[in-house]
Amino acid sequence: MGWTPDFANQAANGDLTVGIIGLGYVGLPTAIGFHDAGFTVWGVDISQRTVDMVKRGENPTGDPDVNDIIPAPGTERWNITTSTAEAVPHCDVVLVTVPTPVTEDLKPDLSYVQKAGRAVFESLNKGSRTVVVLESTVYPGVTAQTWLPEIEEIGLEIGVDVEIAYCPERFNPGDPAHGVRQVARVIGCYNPEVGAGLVGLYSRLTTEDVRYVGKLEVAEASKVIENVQRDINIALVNELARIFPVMGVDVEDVLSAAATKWNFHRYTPGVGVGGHCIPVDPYYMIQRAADVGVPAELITAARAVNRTMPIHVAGVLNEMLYKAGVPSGEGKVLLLGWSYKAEVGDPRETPAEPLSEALQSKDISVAAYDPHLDARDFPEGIEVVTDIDSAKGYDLAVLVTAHEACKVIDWAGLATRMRNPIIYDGRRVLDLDDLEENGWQTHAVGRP
Ligand code: SAJ
Repeated sequence: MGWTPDFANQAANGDLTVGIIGLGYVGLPTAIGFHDAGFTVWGVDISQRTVDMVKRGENPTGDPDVNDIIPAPGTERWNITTSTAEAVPHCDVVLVTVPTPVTEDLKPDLSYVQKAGRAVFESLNKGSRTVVVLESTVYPGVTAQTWLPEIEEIGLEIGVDVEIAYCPERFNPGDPAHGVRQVARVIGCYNPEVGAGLVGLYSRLTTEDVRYVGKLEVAEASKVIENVQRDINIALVNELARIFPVMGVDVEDVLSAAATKWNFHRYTPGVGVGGHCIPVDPYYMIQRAADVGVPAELITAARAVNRTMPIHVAGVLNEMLYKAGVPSGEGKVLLLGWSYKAEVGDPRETPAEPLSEALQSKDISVAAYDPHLDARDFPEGIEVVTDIDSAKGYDLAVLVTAHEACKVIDWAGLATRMRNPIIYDGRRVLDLDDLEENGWQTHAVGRP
């Protein structure tokens, strides 16, 4: 049975069955979190590989925080299946945590949300008032626009067969301090009673603040603008990283000075902005603003700065090779790190890709070393280096991802094996003075 006036009590006592559709870097930790909190859980994923791995207690996500916390085979209250139809009739609440990527032309792709929602609505028991909650990042209006037509077409009635709500995921892959059980949550729902009940449910998952914020669109908008704000702030320092070197000033010196002010929020310039959140979510806001006829000019401009950062860096690197006397067409670059973020094995939207493409378009060959990734994670045309201590013959090393494994290497040894010992710190995390002492010619993003 889904929603009843006793829902909040059932939530408080763990007497609810919670379904999670999509066992990725958000869904799987969520399923584990609710199971650990004492609920019966049904986890669903369309990937047989994912389901088989989870059933074996293995981690199918790239997030190391999920290692070793997956319930062992046969654990009670823990049900994993590829079938939504099998799981949903057991569930009082169903959380949908499926991808919401952007398409090639940078438009939001809501097909996963639509398909997952339809599969859930087709599977629930009539009259059960099952509560279905979307957690994926979407722009304001998507939950209603995408799911209400499906509900109507199937002949279900809100308030009788089903309730819908929105509770944005806010997880930070690779950051155990901000896992499912440590992040504040907001809940949007047209029915305040259902919203209050969900506050009770999510309060069993996380130790942080959980609040009902009103209608769906308020919660949808809050998540998108969290990441839009981050993209804009990063774009600011990336734009400054293009300006200050031309003025003979190191942007990091300027940011360090500005950061002495109590309300200056510091961000770090880099080779670009990757991941499935920050470079993606602003396009939702841009799309929605266009739909309502109010252009999102600042958001669009910030996206352009961050999206072109790898191209800008490639131009700087090409110039460096030219000044080092490397003949055109003979340049060899070694990227240190490929993943979009430090200590995470995830190549999605990584700036390393456009950086490499821009270098290769200038007849510069590209090699990459990233111990967090497998060889299959790299695109064709990239020479994958698996042992950094045997890397040799490159003209330029570029720190692209601030993995510890890319920062703490035998720099003196690598310098002797380089054809030209030139290093470009693309994340401003290296000790350039120390590298100079180890024989490197040093450069960095935002540095003259
Ligand atoms: N980046 C910079 N400069 C910065 C910060 C980040 O260039 O100052 C780059 C990173 O290198 C990376 C990209 O931006 O390529 C995204 O980095 P991120 O730290 O924002 O990491 P994400 O993409 O995993 O963002 C997640 C988001 N969490 C959710 O959407 C729930 C984001 O909202 C969090 O703020 C972020 O983690 C976090 O706090 O680290």
